[in-house]
Amino acid sequence: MAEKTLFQKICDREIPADIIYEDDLCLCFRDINPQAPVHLLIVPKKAIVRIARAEAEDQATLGHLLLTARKVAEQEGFAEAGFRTVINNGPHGGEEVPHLHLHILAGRPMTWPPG
Ligand code: DGP
Repeated sequence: MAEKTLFQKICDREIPADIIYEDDLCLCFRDINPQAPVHLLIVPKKAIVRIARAEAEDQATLGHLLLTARKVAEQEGFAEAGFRTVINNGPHGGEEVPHLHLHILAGRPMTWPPG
């Protein structure tokens, strides 16, 4: 069996994290190296590697991640002020952890273009 990813270990409570939301399909926890006053990661429990490796059978899970972004934005109180969602994909996308995750950045105005 393939070795667990860092985020699988967090989902399985083998590595501690500041978890703010969980359901059957995903986990949301605070990023260890925040790039904004609020920086959350939403991680599917299924270890989809990245968008470029997602399959048709992952469609519902992928949609669920975005609806979870809405849910945690409301739960944490930044839905109206606004927030940014980011998925880094592969080397040029700046991906460090090969387990799909949705970044949620909030708590300050964001700039564009990203670096
Ligand atoms: P990415 O570059 O898109 O693969 O983002 C990976 C993010 O994961 C990065 O913002 C830092 C965060 N991260 C890395 N290791 C840990 C960890 O052990 N715990 C938590 N909470 N976040 C982590």
